[in-house]
Order: sequence, then structure tokens, then C-alpha cells
Amino acid sequence: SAPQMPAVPAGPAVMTPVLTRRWASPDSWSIKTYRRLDGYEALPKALAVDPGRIVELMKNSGLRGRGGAGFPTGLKWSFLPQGDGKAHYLVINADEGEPGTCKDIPSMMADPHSLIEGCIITCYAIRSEFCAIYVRGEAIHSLRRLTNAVNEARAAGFLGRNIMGTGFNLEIVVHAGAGAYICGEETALLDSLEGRRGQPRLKPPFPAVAGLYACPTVVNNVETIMSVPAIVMGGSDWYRSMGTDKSPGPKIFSLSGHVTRPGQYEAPMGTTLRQLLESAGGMLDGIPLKFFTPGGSSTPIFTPQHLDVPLSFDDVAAAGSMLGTTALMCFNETVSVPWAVWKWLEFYKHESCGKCTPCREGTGWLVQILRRVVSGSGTFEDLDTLTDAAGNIAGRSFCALGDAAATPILSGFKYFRSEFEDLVTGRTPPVVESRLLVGA
Ligand code: L3W
Ligand code: SF4
Repeated sequence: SAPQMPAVPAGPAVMTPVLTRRWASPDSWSIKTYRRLDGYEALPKALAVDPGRIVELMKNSGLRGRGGAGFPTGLKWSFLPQGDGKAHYLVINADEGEPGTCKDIPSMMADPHSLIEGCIITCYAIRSEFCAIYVRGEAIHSLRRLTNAVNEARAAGFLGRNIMGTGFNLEIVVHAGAGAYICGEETALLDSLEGRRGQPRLKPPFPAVAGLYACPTVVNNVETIMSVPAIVMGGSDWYRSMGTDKSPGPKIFSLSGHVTRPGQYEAPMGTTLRQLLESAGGMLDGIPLKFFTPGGSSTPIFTPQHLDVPLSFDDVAAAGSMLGTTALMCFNETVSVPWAVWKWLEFYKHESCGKCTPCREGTGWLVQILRRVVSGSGTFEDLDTLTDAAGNIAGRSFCALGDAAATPILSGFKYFRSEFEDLVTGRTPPVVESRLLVGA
């Protein structure tokens, strides 16, 4: 059964309006509003110093990638070889597809110029004259908004040739994917951008060495690059005054599921789910929390015993999961864990790109077995096969999607194995009728 929710009093999350501070302003997406609220003021500051100093600033700030892995941003930028005579590229991963994640698309809708200003500063720092923003295919509204914002920025002289009279040239292209989850994996994204079928490449070489068109490329998440203008304006000490020592800065947490006020909550890294829930009005209708994901369905689930885990990269890892994309999907006591695991596995099976056998074949097996279990015709042997197959997919797949597919099963069994057993023995009724299972 689910662990009881511990009664630890805590104050509401300390909000840090940095990334979201313009969201509530009228026409927040227009260049007029952006400039009225200090927009494009970081750019001349950055262009006035040597590019290497911007890279140093990012290193000192401790900014870590917001796309899921938390890789140090300044370090990634510093990997690009200098004086190599090759083109350098910046590619923005705006393919937000991780289940539960809803931070990048709202950010691009509310404040596209923060991303564009961040792109211009980043390109200057890494000596790139071309940037592509790869937007998830379904998010056509953010594609339109970004395209308009790019046009506004060009008309204002922030893009094109000889930007602000500095001799720096830059073009930004906004590109729509076709709606494949795997294109959020950085090398599959690059293949897709080059016009090929999006499938992961072997790493190394990392994109920093051989990325877009085999040239040194920085691939960063939207929220990462949106943080750049604020760091240029405020400095690294200011940035480090928020968050934790190893995970500094503010973060946009996506709260979804059985929450009174789901949405985006900006707070310092290290804020706990308990604090975020207080800001979000608590659990819907007061029905207690049963389990949650700290960073999307690819991260091992947590239970109420983890409500006070600081949501930073290291603290979440120490507690046995991953911060991922800070997509906090909250499920109350009415939700069957096997049902949620089955739903997630249907997603991973559908999105598996088919390149490697453990993931392509394994996700299919897992789904077949889970369908039997949730419809009441599973066996104890099925439960053993589930954990065995998931354990063999994890660590043996070509990219992180295979590991991610195994994660809900392994963590679901870790905390809630009895729920799977109860379905097998018939102690609980099936969570879905077998006639409703498409392709079962
Ligand atoms: C140069 C080295 N670069 C690492 C770079 C690398 C990449 C970044 C992180 O997965 C996670 C995944 C999902 N020289 C380098 C180097 N890099 N070593 O650093 O690399 P890595 O391999 O640790 O992670 P990744 O492949 O980028 C991201 C998890 O995020 N996730 C999914 C997120 C989904 C989205 C989305 O919806 N778009 O973000 C959620 O948890 O499972 O573990 O840039 O090149 N020696
Ligand atoms: Fe494709 Fe899955 Fe293999 Fe990744 S793990 S390469 S998504 S088949």
C-alpha cells in the first residue's frame, strides 16, 4: 500500500520571478513589451566584451542544462574548438515532448524574445552565425509566435548583418519537427534538422565536436538559453544566490495531474514538491497524493515519503530518481499504479524509433504483458517477465529512450508491486476491460 503522507510543516515555495517575470504583462510576447521591461539590454552588455568572457560567466554562474540531463552549460560551450575554420552552430531543442513537461512551450508563447536574446548572446559567445530553433511539430502556435518574434528582432537590428554595429552577423531559423518524441534526443534532432529520419547517432562524437552538418554544435534546451540574458544582467553571484550550491538558479516546475491549480511555477532549484503544492492550492479536492514523477515519465516515480526531497539535480538523484525536466505529475490515491505504468509504456512503444532491438522489441513485449495484467488475465510469471525484460532493456539500448521505457516498470514495482500482484490474483478488479484494448 502507499506510504502515508508525512506531516512536515513547511512554508510556501519562495517564488523567483526571473524566467516568468514578463508573463503577466499585456502583449508580453511583443518586442515593445519586452523592451519596456529591460529586454535586449543584456545584448549590448554581452557584445561589448570578448566572447570568452561570456563563456566564463556561464561557467561561474553554475547554470546547468534544463532539458533533463543537467550538464553544465558553460562547460558545454567551452568544448567548441576555436580557430578551427569550421562553421559553428547553435541548435535550440524546443521539441518539448517528455510526458508531463509543459515549461518550454508556455515560455516561448509568453516571452519569445527572452529566447531570441539568449540565442544571440549564446551565438556570440560560441562564435556562431547560424542558429536553428527546432520546435515540436504539434506546437505550431509556438512556431508562429517565434517566427513573428524573429521578424521583429530582425527589423529592430538585433539579427542579420553587423548587429548593433559590432560586425557580428547572425540568422535564426525556426524549424518545425514532425511530432516524434525521439527528436527531443539531441542527435536525432540534428538528423531530422538535416532532412533525414530522426534517429539517434552514436555518441561520441558529441555534437560539440561533430553536430549539425558535422560541424561543432551546441544543442541547448529552451529554458537554458532563456536564462542567459538574466545571468548577463544580474551576474553569476546573483544567479548563485538562488537554488542550491550544485544546482543554482531558478527553475520552471510543471505541475500537472490531481493538483488544485496545475501550471508552471517558477521557484529556486531545491524547492520541494510540498512547497510547490502549497503554492498550487494543494491536492485536488483534498484527496491525498499517492505517487509523482519528479521530472517526467522517464524519471523513477516518487511517493509521499519524497515530498520533502529538494528538487535539485543532486538531491533527487541521491533519493533514487532524476530531476529530468521538473515535470511533476501528481497522482492521487484513486489512481492504479499498474494502469499508469501501462499508459506510459504504450507511449514509449509508440515512440520507439526502432533503431535498436532491446527497445524496439522490448517495448512491444512489455506492452503486451501489461495489457494482460491490467485487463485481469496476467500471471505471476508475467510479473517476473516484466521486471526481467525491463531490467534487460535498461542500460542495453542505444539511447535514453530505452532506459526511460524501463523506468516506470522498475520504479512502479519498487514501491507498488502488491498492486500488480492484486491484479494477477483477482483481489482487485481489472483496471480496463480486455475488449477495450486496441491490438491486444
Ligand atoms: C561533450 C562530453 N558534450 C555530455 C553533452 C551532450 C548533451 C548533454 C547531456 O539526455 C536526459 C535523458 C532523458 N563532451 C559530453 C557532452 N555532453 N558529455 O551534455 O548529455 P547526456 O548524455 O547526459 O544526456 P541527454 O542525452 O541529453 C537528456 C531525460 O533527459 N529526460 C528527457 C527529456 C526530454 C526532453 C524533451 O521533451 N525535449 O527534454 C527526462 O528525464 O531521459 O536522461 O548535450 O551532448 N564528454
Ligand atoms: Fe530508437 Fe529506442 Fe533504440 Fe533509442 S533506444 S535508438 S528510441 S529503438
